[in-house]
Amino acid sequence: MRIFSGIQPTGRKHLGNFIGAIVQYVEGQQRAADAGDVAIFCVVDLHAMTVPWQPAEMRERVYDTAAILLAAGLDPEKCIFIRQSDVPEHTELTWTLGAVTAHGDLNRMHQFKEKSAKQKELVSADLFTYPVLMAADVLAYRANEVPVGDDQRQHVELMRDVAIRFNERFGDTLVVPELKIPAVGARIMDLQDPTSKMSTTGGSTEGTVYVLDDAKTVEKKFKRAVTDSDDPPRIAKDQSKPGVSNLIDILAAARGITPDEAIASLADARGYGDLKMATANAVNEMLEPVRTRYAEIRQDEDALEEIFAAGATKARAITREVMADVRAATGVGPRTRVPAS
Ligand code: AQP
Repeated sequence: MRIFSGIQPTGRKHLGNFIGAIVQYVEGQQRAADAGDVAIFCVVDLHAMTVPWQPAEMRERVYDTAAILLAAGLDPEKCIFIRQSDVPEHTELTWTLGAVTAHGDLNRMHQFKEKSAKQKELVSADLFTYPVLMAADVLAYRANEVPVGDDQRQHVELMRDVAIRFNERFGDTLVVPELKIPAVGARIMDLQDPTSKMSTTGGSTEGTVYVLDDAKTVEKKFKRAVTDSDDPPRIAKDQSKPGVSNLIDILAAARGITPDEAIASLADARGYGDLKMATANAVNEMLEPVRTRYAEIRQDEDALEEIFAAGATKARAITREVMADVRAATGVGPRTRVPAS
């Protein structure tokens, strides 16, 4: 059971990233180790180059994101923790996989459509081929499982198609990975617009809870969360109640219980105010230790670089072998099978 997932170093990480992805990472590193395998987690700086970025800030954001992941519980002794650009096989495999990726399939990607519409100056070729790099990230490790939020479903389906097409064309070389989305919290919604997902680039600051927001700010954002005008208020999950349903999911995910249990815990609530406070408290309890550890870890950039260097060495022990198999299968490179140096 090998696990791979990546996270972008763009902006500040929010509650959707935390519940949809980071909580799954921490659980996954243990599960992979228990199964005698390994989980690989990657800060995907190359993916961050698909939309405009500030070179002077890129490295800072990578350190920020790395520190959040380590503070949340990723342990570089237990998993392989890397920065994407440190492992060149990701980009080499991207080129090879591009040969078995249909242009038409890339054209259908929701994320490309949404993000390209927002670009004012240049829609880069990298934004278009983003899903191929994401496929290479995972396939370079022969990972079995990809823990992500629901918004990444289409990209994981594409990477499965790409792996299948590669194997059909060149022989059984790559592993076809499975999507893993959390049972609760696969799509955390914006608190001010609960019909849109909480996001780094889309939503409002008011409706987005950041992992590093202080406890008071978190409380304020939940207190102002949009609910509905049902009279009497009804704490229930229902398509017609996106705001309340979102709060129930967040409460459940933060406490590690089911939505039904979260609803039952509020049987005596007097209204949505109690739901909002219970959710804010649960989120603060979940994030408080992360914020404290973050402050310590983020200070030591040399230590973060050492962690990345050690991770890259472990990662390349896997990816060089996979890439050597890919080169041999596709007839590229020297006659004798040699792992890349
Ligand atoms: N709202 C969400 N609910 C659950 N999971 C989510 N993820 C993102 N938003 C939600 C999951 O977080 C992981 C990392 O996502 P990313 O690397 O794309 O990071 P990001 O760009 O900061 O996240 P956003 O908010 O998704 O960015 P934009 O604004 O670009 O759309 C992924 O596993 C993702 O599924």
